[in-house]
Amino acid sequence: MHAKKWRESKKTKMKLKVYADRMSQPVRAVIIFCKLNGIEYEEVRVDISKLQHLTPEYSEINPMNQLPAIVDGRFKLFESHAILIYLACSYPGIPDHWYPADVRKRSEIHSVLDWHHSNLRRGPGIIYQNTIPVSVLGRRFNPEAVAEGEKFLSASLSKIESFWLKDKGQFLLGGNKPSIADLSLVCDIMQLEVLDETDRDRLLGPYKKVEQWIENTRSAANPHFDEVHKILIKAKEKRQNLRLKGANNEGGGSAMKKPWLSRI
Ligand SMILES: N[C@@H](CCC(=O)N[C@@H](CS)C(=O)NCC(=O)O)C(=O)O
Repeated sequence: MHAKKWRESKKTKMKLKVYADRMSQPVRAVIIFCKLNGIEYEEVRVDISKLQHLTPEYSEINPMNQLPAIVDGRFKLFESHAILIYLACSYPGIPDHWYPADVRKRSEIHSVLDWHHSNLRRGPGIIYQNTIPVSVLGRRFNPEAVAEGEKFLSASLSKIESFWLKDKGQFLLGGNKPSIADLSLVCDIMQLEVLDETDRDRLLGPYKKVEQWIENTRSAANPHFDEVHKILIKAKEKRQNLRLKGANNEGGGSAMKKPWLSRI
């Protein structure tokens, strides 16, 4: 449909809703994508730390009780990769590089995205969840789990560096413009920003091409990339305070009493 006609028809419908907690990596990818591409949306906050994603109301939106999810008119969708593909295909004027029309390029993007979920996705999440001394998610520091997460992370970063980034392109599929795969994977790695700088550098420092690719994606997606990731700076400060409190208050505060463990 012609872009102008499409926009007019959209005005009469309800605005796209994105159910979001910006602490979530896949949520950030979806929000940045919308902002970069001028997709109008309403951000509906679902606070994972308050377990709002487990309410019956949210189950109606996403029966899997995870974030992100979207509602576009009567259409509901969960899973960030599926959401990014839906937005890239159904909103007008999205530059081709995000999700190219060429079927082979598209398939290569799917290949990265599928790989993402069973590989890279495990590292930063496990490290994030298990390095909080007294966590709002009901977890505490778990060195074995962190070591396991670091193993997953290094294995994934090393594959990214030696396979997708081995040539001169700035992004995973070569070329000088990012795709939804770059955005999705980089948002995941960004979760490491909540760690102390020495830990973050120890984990990412050996992968120079990965570091450059993160920077390329960040520049291509700025100013929205930095704005949406601001929450991680706050989270880092909060974690430092929690660590201090936890050290002074071994045994845990009220957050420790939550039996339910959430996953970011
Ligand atoms: N494969 C899903 C992963 C979604 C996911 O793991 N979301 C996390 C936040 S990053 C979540 O909702 N965690 C809450 C829980 O699992 O209880 C996607 O890409 O959308």
